[in-house]
Amino acid sequence: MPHKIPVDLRSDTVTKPTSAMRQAMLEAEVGDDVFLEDPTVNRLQEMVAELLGKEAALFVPSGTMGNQVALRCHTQPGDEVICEAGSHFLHYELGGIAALSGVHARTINGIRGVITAEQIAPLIRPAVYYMPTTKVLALENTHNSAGGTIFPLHEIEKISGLAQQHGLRMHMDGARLWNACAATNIAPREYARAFDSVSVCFSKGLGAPVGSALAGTREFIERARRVRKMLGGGMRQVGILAAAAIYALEHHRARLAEDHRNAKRLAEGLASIPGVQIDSESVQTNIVMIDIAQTKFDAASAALALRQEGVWLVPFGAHLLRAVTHLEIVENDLAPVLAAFRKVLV
Ligand code: TLP
Repeated sequence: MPHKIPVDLRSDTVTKPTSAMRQAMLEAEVGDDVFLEDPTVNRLQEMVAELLGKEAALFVPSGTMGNQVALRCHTQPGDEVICEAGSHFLHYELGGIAALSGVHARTINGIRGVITAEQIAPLIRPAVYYMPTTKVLALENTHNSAGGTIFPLHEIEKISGLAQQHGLRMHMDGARLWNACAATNIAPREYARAFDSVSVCFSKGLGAPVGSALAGTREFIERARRVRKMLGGGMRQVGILAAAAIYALEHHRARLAEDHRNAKRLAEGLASIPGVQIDSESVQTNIVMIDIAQTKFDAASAALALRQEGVWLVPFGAHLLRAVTHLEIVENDLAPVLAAFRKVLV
């Protein structure tokens, strides 16, 4: 080797817009979205609301802004959010819930990212004046740091029953909800039903260059629009990006199944390499967590050595590497990846 073109498995965010997507962007009708006058943004927002079975939706620049705006709208300073310990908004959003909303989190160690109603129930605070108020239950589907695992619908429904009993809000970080839907054939609105707010991304598996959306009631989205503007997320002729998102929703959802097949093939190949361990039950969508604790490498030095062989991944813990399949990865890319792992690690 090294390969002429690196096999970039760092994230599904690395994809570049296809020429058909660029064409859709070129042809997008635009207007000033701060005046609510961008027809393409309006169309995208209606599409997302419809797909998620919510009254309204709001285009936001990133998944981070979707989560942070949602949690800000649901809470008052001093409130508490209950979530799984590996949640994206806790680890990769710069402490935003504390900085922007003045709230903190109580965490639960889930199994493959899944927490249960039984685990949540004892953490809900009683209405005592000197305690924080439990306000939000936040779930992630699919769960990134657990390896793209799917949150089972029956457990969401049980948790929703608990939320209703205690008057709690439910937020879903659905950055990769499309992957969960492609893997299970469950419609986005089915997964979304129990939630007061859902954030989804177009710039991960769906391959758009930028963009996410937040969905909820009309009243919630009105407030979210104000918070988005406060954070500097009011955008102008942004239909050019909304057009990419529309294109992605229409053309790139069905193909996610191919990413899932490639992730499975990759996981099976890696599992046969001495010293490499894969929790095959966690390989449910497009993410493979690769445990190399039994090799002489730590994750950072393995990532560096693999990069020299043309395979790009990210360390996700001291002895864990993450590989993500996406629309620029084809089955033929997998053999060179496995060869590089064998060369470096064995
Ligand atoms: N995840 C990125 C990195 O931040 C780790 C990635 O490469 O996977 N929710 C979830 C579940 C995410 O995985 C991400 C991004 C976000 C939110 C934030 O989205 P962006 O990057 O658009 O702010």
